[in-house]
Amino acid sequence: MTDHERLFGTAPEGLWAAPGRVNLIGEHTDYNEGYVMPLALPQTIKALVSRRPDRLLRLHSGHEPDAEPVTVDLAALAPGAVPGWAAYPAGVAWALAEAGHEIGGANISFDSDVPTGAGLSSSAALEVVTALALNDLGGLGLPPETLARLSQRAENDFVGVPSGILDQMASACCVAGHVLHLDTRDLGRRHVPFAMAVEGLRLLVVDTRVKHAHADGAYAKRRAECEAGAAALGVPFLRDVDHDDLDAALTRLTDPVVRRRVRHVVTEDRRVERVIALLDAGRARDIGPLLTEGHASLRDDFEVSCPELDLVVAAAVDAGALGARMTGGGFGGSAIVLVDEDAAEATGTAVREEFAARGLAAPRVFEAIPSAGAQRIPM
Ligand code: GAF
Repeated sequence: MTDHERLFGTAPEGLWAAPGRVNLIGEHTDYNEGYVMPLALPQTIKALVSRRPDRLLRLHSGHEPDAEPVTVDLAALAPGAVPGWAAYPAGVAWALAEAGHEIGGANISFDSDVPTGAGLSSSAALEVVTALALNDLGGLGLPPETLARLSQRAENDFVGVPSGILDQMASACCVAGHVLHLDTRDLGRRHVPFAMAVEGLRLLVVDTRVKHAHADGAYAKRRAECEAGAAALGVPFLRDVDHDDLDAALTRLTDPVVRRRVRHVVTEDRRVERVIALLDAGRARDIGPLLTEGHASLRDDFEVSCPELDLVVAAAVDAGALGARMTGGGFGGSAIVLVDEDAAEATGTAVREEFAARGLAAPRVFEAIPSAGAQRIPM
């Protein structure tokens, strides 16, 4: 008997998986309608699902194996009504209903190997796997970008986290062996081959295992500062500031904080373009300095890094990495490191040694293998 049967007294009808992600470049650009470039990780959240004849969602997490499933009444869904982790899948059901889609009750048992609190989008994976499973079992026929949008709506309006669309699109739409070049304005996208092994490269993820407490409030503050910058410059979004006119635009901004935020966003969009051009030219190893430059911009201008992330980047680059940067929202979480294959081991060791020398808990280091987006898995 499977755990699902033991929990719900019925066999699962299907298995779905949605991945976590790292973002190669294009950070804090999504809510400015700019460009991002994530890749999906092989780590996923999996959902075994069976339909119910009533209007209840019963949700169980493998992280709390001994807990009873959380019961959510689909007829009584409202923002703020569901506490804890279950708010994410419940929010997806709410967003589907709000968009006019008829969904029935379901038992869902989740299991995950996406590290939580590591800035690797476990929340988006939880939303997207729920959206895809409900979509498939309900025969809704919604495309992945719609599932991503509904997942974002769940996070913004049901859970109350004002995130952009980066994480949900990465989890819903990535393709194995590729990075996703995404225009967050219209969700226009291209899958760009990212076969690092062919070029003798490795992309490492370093999870600092740190999450600073003020992360959520600071994220909302950065969004507000970007909106203030766009308003001061008379454009709808910072995406609309021309990089070639950036210096002139900056002189028109009187608030030095807003000026730095604008400089980060506009130069970061430009870095995405430059990384794309290099990847298209088959020059993946040359993107390293742009990653490190992006980190400096996030640290100094956008001020979303932290000592642990700065330490990863400095230690990796000192050890000979081609480039490194924080990835995701910041204030802890993970960094990525681009290295020559034969230097990967030594670079990981160098980072761990620097952490140990400062009395910090050992970071978790693993390889980012560009993997598939959300999908139904044959059982
Ligand atoms: C977090 C958010 F959820 C994303 O939308 C994005 O803004 C990212 O931070 C920063 O690029 O992951």
